[in-house]
Amino acid sequence: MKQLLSGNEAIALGAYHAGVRVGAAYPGTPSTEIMESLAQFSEIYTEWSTNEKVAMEVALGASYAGVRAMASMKHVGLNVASDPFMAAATTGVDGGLVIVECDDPGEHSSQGEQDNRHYARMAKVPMLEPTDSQEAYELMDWAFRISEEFDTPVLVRSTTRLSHCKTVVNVDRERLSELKKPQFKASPAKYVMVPSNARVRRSAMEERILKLREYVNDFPLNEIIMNDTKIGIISSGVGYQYAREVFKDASHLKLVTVYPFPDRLIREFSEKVERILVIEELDPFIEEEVQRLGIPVTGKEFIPIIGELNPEIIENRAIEAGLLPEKTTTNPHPKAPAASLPPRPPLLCAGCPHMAAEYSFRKLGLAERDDTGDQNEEKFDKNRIIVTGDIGCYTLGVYAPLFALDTTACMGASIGQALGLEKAGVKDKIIAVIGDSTFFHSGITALIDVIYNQGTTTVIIMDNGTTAMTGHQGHPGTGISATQRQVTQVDLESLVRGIGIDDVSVVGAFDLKEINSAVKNSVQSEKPSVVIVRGACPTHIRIKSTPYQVDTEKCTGCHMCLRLGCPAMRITGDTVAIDTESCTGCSVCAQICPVKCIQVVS
Ligand SMILES: Cc1ncc(C[n+]2csc(CCOP(=O)(O)OP(=O)(O)O)c2C)c(N)n1
Repeated sequence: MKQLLSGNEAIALGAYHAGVRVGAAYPGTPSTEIMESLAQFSEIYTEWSTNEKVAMEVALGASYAGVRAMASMKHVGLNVASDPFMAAATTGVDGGLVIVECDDPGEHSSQGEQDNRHYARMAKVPMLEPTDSQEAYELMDWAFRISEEFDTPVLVRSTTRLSHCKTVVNVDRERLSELKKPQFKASPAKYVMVPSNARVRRSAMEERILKLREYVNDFPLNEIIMNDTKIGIISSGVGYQYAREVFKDASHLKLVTVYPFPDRLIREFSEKVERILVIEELDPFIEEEVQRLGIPVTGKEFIPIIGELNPEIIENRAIEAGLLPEKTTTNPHPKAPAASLPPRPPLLCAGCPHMAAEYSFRKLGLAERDDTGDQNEEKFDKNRIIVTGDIGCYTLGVYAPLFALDTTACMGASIGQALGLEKAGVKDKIIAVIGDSTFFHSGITALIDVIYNQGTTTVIIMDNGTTAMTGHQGHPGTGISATQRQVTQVDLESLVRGIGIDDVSVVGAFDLKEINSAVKNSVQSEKPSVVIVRGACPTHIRIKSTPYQVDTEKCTGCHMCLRLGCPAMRITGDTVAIDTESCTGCSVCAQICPVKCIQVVS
């Protein structure tokens, strides 16, 4: 049967047909749809875990029970999960354990760009990389089998383009009829990593990678395609698709086993061609492996090391490097339409519950900014506040006109950074801003640190009742599972009080006065305090009250309301207009207006 599937959907279906029994994930672009698709199969246990580390541990535990298990996450999620991942590499598995991680070259939706192929080398575990949805589907079966045969977790790598593009998949399997029964076989030497056991396992890891090195040389999905022998191109992932498109006449080696490296296969290919090129996104990972074999190779001298590739980039660079003749026809690769559009910064949505709170920071004394958002040194304010930020929709408050954040590093970092600034002796008041999903993910441990180490930080938890940025997945505070069932809901307020924060207030996200006074009190308090700003995300739960409009007779054109950055508002002539279609009626602009000229549409 043929199906049109995205890479992520194909990965989920491939895992399902391969007999996966437990799937755990934390959302993150470009990986999110893997779990969303897997959760459609009711005979599998699936979960949104609190974070990627927990997802990895859940999958590892299930594997120890002898069943096939997988964890999926975005590239930076593997940083969070790296501790249990390295442990899994050491203990090995029982049931097949596959970790699907999705890199994001070009940082379409990520706080950083990194090439996770290095994790495979560091952990000495195999990594497979599909070149389209068909291969993504097929590789999942291979991945589970390799995991069981070699007693190792297997990494499957995808990238944004592969995860999100749809290609035709010939679905030629059904779910395995015979699944392994869950049964934990006690083996402390394998599963209890005290140093004496870990040392033994360390040797097992080396033996394992040697066997895998041999194995990958005959892996059937690695493929040599012989054409003209002047140039031979080695590529993997979407890089392979681009390479085939741009170098139509060349010979190609498609590498699906990106780690360990099939040395015999590479030698065989290099002997058949005059010159080897490597086309790969991000780091010269394959290129360095080829170099290690003593084979002359060209790669990153002409292919960019930063960002996402596309056929146009490769073709232009190849022409510049003299690897392809000058174009005689017009470029066949269509330009992205976005290139001709004026740039628009990402914005908070109309009616976003983060807007009023982020607006309130300015009143509390955010440093004066210049046009770029940097501090204006001439207007240095002694009584300012510093806002350490986190990752979620509220991060968009960093842009004009809100300029609401001073830092954003990685998920959960806001609270620890606030404590660090305080303990470094900074005299300014410090606010940490974090979303509800991110607080559960990795903010809670830092808040415990604040309590334990007697910090005085003000923490604002932006509780919009969902993981909005990645598409409204459930998290412990929502009580909605990956399969959309009602499950136990962790009460945020009790949790925060439970770890010892006495000064907790809950305020409505659209009540500016209430927010101002709660945040002000918290900032002035000498104790650690938490303000939960609660209001539903309007793109999650459709909220539409009567919209607002501007009374143009009364409007003085002061543009105070525009400081919110609400996309429903725009300047028209001397006044401001509100798009009643997108206005949700949240009323925050009306609360700001000094002449009260914004009123409900009559
Ligand atoms: C380590 C890591 N995992 C996952 C992500 C993807 N991601 C970005 S923000 C976010 C959570 C956003 O939820 P929340 O904190 O509730 O804020 P909201 O977007 O709802 O405002 C996630 C999962 C990431 N950037 N980094």
